[in-house]
Amino acid sequence: MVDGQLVAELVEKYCTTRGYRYSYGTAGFRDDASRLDTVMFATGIIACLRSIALDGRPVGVMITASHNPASDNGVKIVEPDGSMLVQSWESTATDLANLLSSGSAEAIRQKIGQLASSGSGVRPRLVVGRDSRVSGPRLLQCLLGSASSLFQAQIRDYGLLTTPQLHYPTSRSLSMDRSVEEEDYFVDFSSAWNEITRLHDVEGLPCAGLVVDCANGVGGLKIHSFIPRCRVLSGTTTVINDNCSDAESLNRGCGADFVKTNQRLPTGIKETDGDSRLYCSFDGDADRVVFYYLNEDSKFQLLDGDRISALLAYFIAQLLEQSGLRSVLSMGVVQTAYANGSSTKYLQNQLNVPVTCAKTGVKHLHHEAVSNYDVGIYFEANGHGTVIFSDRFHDTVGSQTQDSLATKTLRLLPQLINQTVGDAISDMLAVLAVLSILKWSPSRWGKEFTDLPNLLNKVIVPDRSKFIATDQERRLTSPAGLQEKIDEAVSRFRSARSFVRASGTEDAVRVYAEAATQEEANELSAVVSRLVLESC
Ligand code: G16
Repeated sequence: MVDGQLVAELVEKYCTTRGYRYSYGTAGFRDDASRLDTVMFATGIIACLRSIALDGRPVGVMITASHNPASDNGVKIVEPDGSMLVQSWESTATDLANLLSSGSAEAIRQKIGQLASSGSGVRPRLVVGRDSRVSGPRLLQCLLGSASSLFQAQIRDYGLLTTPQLHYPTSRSLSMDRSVEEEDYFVDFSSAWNEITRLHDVEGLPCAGLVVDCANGVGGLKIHSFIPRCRVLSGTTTVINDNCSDAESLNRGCGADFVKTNQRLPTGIKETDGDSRLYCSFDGDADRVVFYYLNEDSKFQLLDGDRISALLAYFIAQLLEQSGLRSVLSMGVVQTAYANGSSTKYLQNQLNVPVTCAKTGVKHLHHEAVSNYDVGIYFEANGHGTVIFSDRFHDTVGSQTQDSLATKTLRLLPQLINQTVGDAISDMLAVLAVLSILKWSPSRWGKEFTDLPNLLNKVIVPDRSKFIATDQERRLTSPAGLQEKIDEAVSRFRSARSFVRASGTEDAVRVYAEAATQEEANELSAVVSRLVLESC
C-alpha cells in the first residue's frame, strides 16, 4: 500500500519541472538539464519496477546526455543483461513522466500506487552512474527520491563512469560472488589486450603513435587509469581534450560527434601536426569512437563506424576461414540508413558478408545482431557499436581440437570487445589489435573502399514530432507529400540518396545526403533541407 501523503510530498519536492512533454527517445530521456527533475523521479520508479519484474535483478541507470551540449542531460536505463531497456517498457516510462509533469496530484498518487503495488515482496536493485555534467548530482537526487523513498531500493552508486562502464557491473553483478568494482572493468579489458598482443608478438603500433580525443568528457578521466595497464599503448598514446572538470568544454569543438558530423579535426590537433599517427575521438560518455588520420597532403581522412565494421568483418572472416569455421558459423553486419553506400557494397560484394539495415539507435542494431548471427557486427556510422558472439560461437570455437593462432584469436576477441554495448575504450582496443596484427597503417585501412561523398545536416523545425519515418527510417510518411519531393530531388543527382528523420536525442531533424561528388552531396543536402523547412 502506497502512502498517499508520502507520494504527495515527494512529488512536490522532486517533480519541480512541470508542463513539459517528454518522450523516451533513441537513447532514453534527453533534454535541457533544467527540465529533467521530474523525468529523473519517474525513471527511479520505472527502473525499480523493471528490477521487481525481473525478481530483483539489478537494473542500470546512467545519467548522461552523451554527445549533447553540456547544458543538456538525460538518462539511459539498462537491462540486467547489459542491453538497453526493453522497448515494451519505453511507453510506460514516457506516460509516467508525462503524468508527473502534468502535476495532477490525485492521478499521480493513483498511478504510483497501482504501479508500486505490482511489486510487493521484491526489493529492487539499481546500479547507478553518471557522466561529468554539473547537473548530474542534482538529477541523481531526484532519482533517489523515488527509488529510495518509495521502493527502498538497494542502490549501488558508482559515481562518475563512462556509459559502457555502467553496463559492465549491471550485467555482471549476479555472476560474481562479490561486488563488481570499476577495477574489474580495467583489469578485464587490459588483460585481454595484453594477451592478444602477446599472442601475436605485437611490439608496436603500425603507425607513429595514437592520439585520443576524449571530448572533455568522463572518458578522459578513465583513459588515464586504463592506458598505463596496456602494453605497447602506454608509451605510444597521447590523450587530449581530457579536461572533464571544465564543464562547459564538454563536446565543444571536439569528440566523436563533432568530428564525424563536421568531418574535421577536433580542437587540439592541427593539420600541420601531419604525421603518420592514428587519431581517435570518443563522445561525451565514451560509448562511441571514430578514427582518422592525416594523409600525405596533411588532409583529414575519417575512419568512422562503417570502417570499423568493415575492418572487423574482414579480420573475423579471415580467422573463421583459417579455423575452418566460415561455413559453420554465421557472420553478418548490421548498419543504419546513415551507412555510406560504398561500405555496404564492400561488405556484400568484396567480403561476401550479409548486411541488414536497422533503425537508428544501438538498441535496434543490437537486437538485429543478436537475433540473426553467430558473429553479429554492428556499428552506426557515428561510431556507436560492438560485436556480439553467440553461445553457439563459444561452443563451436571452444570445442575446436586444433589450437591454431586463428582459433586462439577467435577465443580472445569476445574478451577484448565489450559485448553489452558500444564502448569507445574496448572498440578502440579491438581496432588497434586488428591493425597491429594485420600490420595495416591507418592509410592502408582507409584504402579498402572509397566513401561516397556525403553530408549530414541538422534542421531546426517548430515541431519535429511531425516527421514520421518508415522503412528503417529511410522514408517519411509525414508531413504529407514531402517524401515525393525528396525523391524528385534525389533523381536529379548522380549516385544519390537522401533521407530525413527526426532526431531522438536533439530537438532537430536530421538530413542525410550522399552523391557522386561532394558538391552534389552539398547541393542535394541544401535542397532537401529547404524542402523540410517549407513543409513545416
Ligand atoms: C545515441 C544513440 C545512438 C544514436 C545517437 C543519435 O547516441 O545511442 O544509437 O545514433 O544517439 O541519435 P538521433 O539521431 O536519434 O539523435 P549517444 O552517443 O548520444 O547516446
